[in-house]
Amino acid sequence: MHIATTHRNTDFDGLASIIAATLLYPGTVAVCPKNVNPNVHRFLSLHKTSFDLILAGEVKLEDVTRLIVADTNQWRRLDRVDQLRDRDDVELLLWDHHLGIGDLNPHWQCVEKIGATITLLVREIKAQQIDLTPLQATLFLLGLYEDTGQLTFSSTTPEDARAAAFLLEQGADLNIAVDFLNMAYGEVQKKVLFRLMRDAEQHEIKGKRVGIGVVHISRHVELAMVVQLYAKIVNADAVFVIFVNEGGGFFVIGRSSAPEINVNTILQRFGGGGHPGAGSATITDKQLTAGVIRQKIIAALHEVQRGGALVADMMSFPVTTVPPDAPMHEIRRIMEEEKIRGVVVEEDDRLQGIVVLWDLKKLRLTKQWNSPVKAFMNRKVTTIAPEALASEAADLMVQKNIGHLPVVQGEKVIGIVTRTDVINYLYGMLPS
Ligand SMILES: [Mn+2]
Repeated sequence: MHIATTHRNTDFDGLASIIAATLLYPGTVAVCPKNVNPNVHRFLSLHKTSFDLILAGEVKLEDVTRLIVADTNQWRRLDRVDQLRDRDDVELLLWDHHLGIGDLNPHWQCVEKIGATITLLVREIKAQQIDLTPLQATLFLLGLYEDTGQLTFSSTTPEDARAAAFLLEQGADLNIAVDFLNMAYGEVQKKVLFRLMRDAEQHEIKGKRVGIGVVHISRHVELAMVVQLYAKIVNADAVFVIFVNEGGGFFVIGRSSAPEINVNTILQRFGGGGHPGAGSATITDKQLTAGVIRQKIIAALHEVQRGGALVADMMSFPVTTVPPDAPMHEIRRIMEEEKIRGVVVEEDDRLQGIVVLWDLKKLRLTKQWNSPVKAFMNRKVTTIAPEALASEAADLMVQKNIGHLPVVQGEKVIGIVTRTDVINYLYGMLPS
């Protein structure tokens, strides 16, 4: 048995992609997770029988020999079929547009940075000249439009727009698509928006305006659009809203229009994910409270910025180090020979201090050149971790006016960031 499935809390892109997979791989059965998002739920309540779909619970896992996964690269986001994880007789294929780290390890994959997963499958459908029914074309267009915000999100590529054109040629019905995408705001959504306007906090974090709200809800309705609307109204760079379910648990929705704030990275900390600009997390941990989640998001916002490059990418290594009792004349020789302005002092793989060219000027007497470096080194050394962002290293060096920033893992120095590294990084980052 060959099956195609997608992530829980299925959106139109996921649903469209598994239906498209059944066209590309004849004989494949589309398996829909039990939990789908409210829009898809509404769509399926009408169209269920028009598509060949079965629920994850109906699959005889022992009969499965091929698993096609669409729109996620993580086992834990799959419904029930994650039990196939350790079966090495199952061929695993992946279609996805999430570039984050996944644990699926497929035998074959088509993963590209593109607006929607369905665009990738539509490309193949087009290439194989497979004709679509208007119904299929409409569903595919829904997936494409939902993930690209009707081709307006910055993640949209020319190929997404071409796929949309193809789907319209194939008879996709815009009236139906619009009906399912632009749901009228119901009473619950209006209430949520009102509460956000009244209660949500506005934070200024690293120069960005971030709205953070906590809203109690009694039933699950489509909330992403309310969060998006709220972000627009208050003109925030990013918003995170923690929805507290009456029955327990939390649902967090994040949106960001600032490249520095990566929603995906932040919500991964809660077992969720998505894209840099949009994501969600379902939190079932009973130990957590909305206040704690709020604090964690704020902490993550302070730490995580999508500067791209990490300190580990920019640092110089190996680092020239000396023991604490190395004489100062030795330091002078090293600096001259290696053309460096700073030398790290280490003992037993532990950072003890740093001595820079400037410190050599403190030596007045000739005999002082025989004194150990520990007499002249700076013991209060500002350090940084290799996983910190390159931009943080640059900020720190400017702020503290230092030219050497040892990169420390545990207590061991594994590299050093100098002004030269910072300049290279800053200019390398400029668009060409
Ligand atoms: Mn998608």
